Amino acid sequence: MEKRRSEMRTFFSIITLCALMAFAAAAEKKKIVCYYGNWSFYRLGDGKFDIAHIDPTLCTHMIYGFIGISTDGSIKVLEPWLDLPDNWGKNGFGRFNALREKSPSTKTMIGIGGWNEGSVKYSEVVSNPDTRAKFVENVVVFLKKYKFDGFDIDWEYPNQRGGKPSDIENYVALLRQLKDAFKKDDFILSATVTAAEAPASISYNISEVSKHLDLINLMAYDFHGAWEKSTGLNAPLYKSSVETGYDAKLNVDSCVQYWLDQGASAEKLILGTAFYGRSFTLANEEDHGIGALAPEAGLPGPFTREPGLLAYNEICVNIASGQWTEVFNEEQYAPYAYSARQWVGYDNVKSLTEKAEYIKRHKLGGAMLWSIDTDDFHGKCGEKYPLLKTLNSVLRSGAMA
Ligand SMILES: *[C@@H]1O[C@H](CO)[C@@H](O)[C@H](O)[C@H]1NC(C)=O
Ligand SMILES: CC(=O)N[C@H]1CO[C@H](CO)[C@@H](O)[C@@H]1O
Repeated sequence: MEKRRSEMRTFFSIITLCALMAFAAAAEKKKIVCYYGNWSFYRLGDGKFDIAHIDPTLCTHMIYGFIGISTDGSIKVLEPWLDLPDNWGKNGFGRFNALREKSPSTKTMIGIGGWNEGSVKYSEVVSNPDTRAKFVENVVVFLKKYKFDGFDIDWEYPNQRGGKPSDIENYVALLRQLKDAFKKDDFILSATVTAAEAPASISYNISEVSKHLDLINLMAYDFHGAWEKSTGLNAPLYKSSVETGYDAKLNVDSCVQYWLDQGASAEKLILGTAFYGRSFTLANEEDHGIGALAPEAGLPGPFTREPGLLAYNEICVNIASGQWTEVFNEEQYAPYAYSARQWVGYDNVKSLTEKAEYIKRHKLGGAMLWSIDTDDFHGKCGEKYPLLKTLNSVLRSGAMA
């Protein structure tokens, strides 16, 4: 009898322990914000990506990019044939949002802006209180009409590229008004922002911006690329010991520290990661380290067809073929690879594992990824979605099956 009672006690303390562990794990769960670029639909061959390829269980939030703005404060659907259901359209918005049926806790959002939209129209709309208010109203109507859970503003960037100094304050006013207008329906408000100190300090009053946003997606990548004349890593976690001055700030850690120092709240910061690399053509094939002379962009990949850029699903096939040599730089904690005069700096499972651990150590809100359509979604180099699954396994390890 005594023995039985002590067994029961052990049994119940194990149950309690399990419950506590489950609770701690749930509290640890981080956000994974998956950005999807509509233009991936036009890639060739195995690069062609359709909404049906998305596994929504791997994302807590998914953002559809992009819609545009007009100077009168209205919203522009940029690709009606692809986005809308009318006139035999592909119903992109509808199919994207329907992914929630497979993963009911996943939130879907619409992104406005992006690089190609520029900055001038945004600057104009927010400068005038009337067009700004009208824009806010239009956003709410849009979210309801197409049934999104939230809105991401990807204005690249306030007070840059044709914007003006008053953008900094007007941007805060816009976010405040959007957040206010979203309360009734509990819509999520996020912004995708330039991360490095020099451009961020031109565009944002960080402590004010942080008050109104639910999520701040830090574009912590594009630190080096073919706009420079020597090789450098796209999104290194840390600086290298040979970097000095501003170069030493072009890394993930410096950007995160800057945003935290400026008053961004850690749990709102979503660390953006790149599912692509930046590529170069070397001057000399024997000289292939970091900082090697590279006068030209790397050759375009078969899917993305853009000089100076390679998608992860292009890079991993190159490496698997044995024709490229991969090197992991331990100091900056990122890989690069080269073949003859071609060179690319990118992220892989090892570097993303460490970025995800960094997110946990610094108690950030989670990870964003640009973009879901350039992961190895067909599993050409192993299992499907290796990069996205890496983020999930570190950041959502407490997820209950
Ligand atoms: C940000 O805005 C607040 C409130 O308007 C102001 O007090 C502060 O000086 C601004 N900070 C910067 C860095 O401009
Ligand atoms: C298919 C496609 O490319 N659609 C749109 C996606 O969003 C961009 C804006 O960044 C538009 O220019 C495209 O037309």
